Amino acid sequence: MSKIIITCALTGSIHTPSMSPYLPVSAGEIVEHGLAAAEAGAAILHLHARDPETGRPSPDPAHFRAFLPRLKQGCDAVLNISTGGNATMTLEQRLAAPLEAEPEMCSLNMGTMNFALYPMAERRNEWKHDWEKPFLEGSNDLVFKNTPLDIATVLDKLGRARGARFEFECYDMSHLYMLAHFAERGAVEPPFFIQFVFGVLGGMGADPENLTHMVRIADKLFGDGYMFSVLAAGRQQMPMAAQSAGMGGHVRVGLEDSLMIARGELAQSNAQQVEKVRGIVEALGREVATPAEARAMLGLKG
Ligand code: KMH
Ligand code: ZN
Repeated sequence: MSKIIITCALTGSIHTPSMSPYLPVSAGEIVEHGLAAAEAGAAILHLHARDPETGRPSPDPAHFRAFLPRLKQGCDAVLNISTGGNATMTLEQRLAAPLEAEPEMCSLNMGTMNFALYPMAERRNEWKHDWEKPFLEGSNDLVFKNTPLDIATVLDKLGRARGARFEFECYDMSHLYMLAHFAERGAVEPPFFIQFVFGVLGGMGADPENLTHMVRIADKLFGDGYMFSVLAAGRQQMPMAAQSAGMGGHVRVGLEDSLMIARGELAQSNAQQVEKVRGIVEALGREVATPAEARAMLGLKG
């Protein structure tokens, strides 16, 4: 079996600094977390930026510029810039930084969907008869817009024109058919790196049977022309990563997807999650891919 690529998503745009003191927010923190995650075995760093003043997600290229060169200089990991940003940003805002940075890899979200975090289990009682409350707090009742034209735009501007390759974020079966459509039209070339996303309220749930079914359908649609990776938001992060590694897939961890390292225990760094998943991967008898090996497997421009 081929080696396993560990992606680490350092900060994302969903969790807030009030949820964990360990979430990296400033450029310095993002660099520190990224270098440590790469040292621990992450071949890909999935990147969002934040406004250091407020801690809020930011599409401003200046906020990316503050950490990208330092990460590039400090490690060999593949720098993968989000084109998802967050659901409150326009596509134009989401594309500003990747268009400027011209990274070898970007995320690409394969469909429009509802996007919310599951209400926290600890507060279920409080919210039991107050159905609206968890969706009124913060930005937790969003439509994440990724129409076919949006997807075509990202493929054209970042893929065709700038040579980026993609982490195809698929939250649902329908997203595989969207990718197959663009593949059929020749807008994207294999091998496809498909990130199956579980545990977002609006996408598929973190159920092992959903993963086996996604793989079955992806096998039919893409044959040998794809690799899959798994990310699960929240507490299913490690169990679903373990299932992926056992099935021949790749894994994604990081504080973007879960703030925890174990039940009731905050992760103190991104590297801590990388070390944990690396231990799982190696216990299953699989080896971890280096950045150079990941670049070769994914056909990146380097
Ligand atoms: N936040 C994850 C559920 C993106 O940045 O393009 C998916 C994600 C999207 O990482
Ligand atoms: Zn992301």
